[in-house]
Amino acid sequence: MKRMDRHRQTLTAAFHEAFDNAGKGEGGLRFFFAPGRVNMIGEHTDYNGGYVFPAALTFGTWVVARKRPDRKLRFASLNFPSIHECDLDQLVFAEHDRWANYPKAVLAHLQKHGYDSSGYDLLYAGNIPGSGLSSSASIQLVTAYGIMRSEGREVDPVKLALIAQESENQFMGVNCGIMDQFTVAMGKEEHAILLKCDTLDYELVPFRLSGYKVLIANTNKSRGLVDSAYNERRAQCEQAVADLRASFPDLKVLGELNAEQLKTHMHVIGDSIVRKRAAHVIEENDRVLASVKALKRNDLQQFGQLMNASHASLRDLYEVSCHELDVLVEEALQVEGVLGSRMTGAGFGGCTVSIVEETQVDTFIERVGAAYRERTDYEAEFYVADIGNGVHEKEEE
Ligand code: NG1
Ligand code: MG
Repeated sequence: MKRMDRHRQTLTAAFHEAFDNAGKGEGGLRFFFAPGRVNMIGEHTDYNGGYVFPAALTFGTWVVARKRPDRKLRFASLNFPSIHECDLDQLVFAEHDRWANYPKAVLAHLQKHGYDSSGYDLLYAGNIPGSGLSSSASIQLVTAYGIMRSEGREVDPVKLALIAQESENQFMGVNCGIMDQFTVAMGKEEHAILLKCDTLDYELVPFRLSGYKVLIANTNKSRGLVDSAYNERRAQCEQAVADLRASFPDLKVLGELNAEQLKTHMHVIGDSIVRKRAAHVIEENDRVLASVKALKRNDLQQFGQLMNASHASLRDLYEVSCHELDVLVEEALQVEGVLGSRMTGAGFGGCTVSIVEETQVDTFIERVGAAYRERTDYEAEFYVADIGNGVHEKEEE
């Protein structure tokens, strides 16, 4: 018998404790993993059919799955106390144990797409810190992939990403783009993904920064009204498209325009706030392409400058930053050896991402942490991010 690695041993024991109350072996258990993600640049462009440049993390969500002979589902988690039960034919959503609604929603959508399954016992364990690194997409993809594989089905990860996005939109009421789910499904170690969000054309771009680290800083501020502000931004972008049809009758999404075109036709947008939103989206889109070019010629300075410009635009034009995110970015840029820093994700809290010289990581954490404590009511947390793979089955190591 192969020796189980420590992590599998812990998960196996937890599985049996949750569901069987007895220490059995690994028989019948399958292990799956889906990462969280960090977006390097290209924020609030995905639902505008634009470009994004995210990467999968090595942090993520595990699920241990065991098929049942009936149509019952049981959900347990090392991150939340209670066990949740329901029936596959009656996927009831609960106010308490909200996390279990994510796998339930994705199962409902698998059914809707004709992928029915048997019942399962599912144990989750996640280590994605804080909010803004796509723990929700991670839970959804690990569930969808784990169930499909356990059912012996062929799996197209992009299709699962689309199903997960649909489930987030319909069940969670967040009208989100495809960036998170696509990255969690398709990420590749040491690569970031240049993704065009309307066509889903993508390119895996090597992301090895010699001498530099990707550092994530968590504001630890809960994201408050992020969902309603998100839907409001989406509506403003749709308004911009509607107005711009006066000049571009066939326009479908803002991502089809470049900055030059917008500048010339900006006046057809009636509302000044809507004009600012459109300017952000279109300029951010151009910045994504410029940053990938910079990366390919190993111009990390330029890459960092574009990250900084992205943050300024999210703060001033799209207005989705907040004091805490701004403080983290401002303080980051005071530290020597920091090439760029910006908020990542929807905003209003969550995390920043910075490119930091390797030798300066400790100084960064110390100085930015102290300044953040001084200038806000929160304590920041820091993580050096490694870029990992998209959703997969964890075979024995
Ligand atoms: P976060 O805040 O990381 O969940 C959200 C959207 C993305 C994208 C970004 C902004 C969800 C699930 N995801 O990301 O699709 O639009 O904001 O770039 O809401
Ligand atoms: Mg989310």
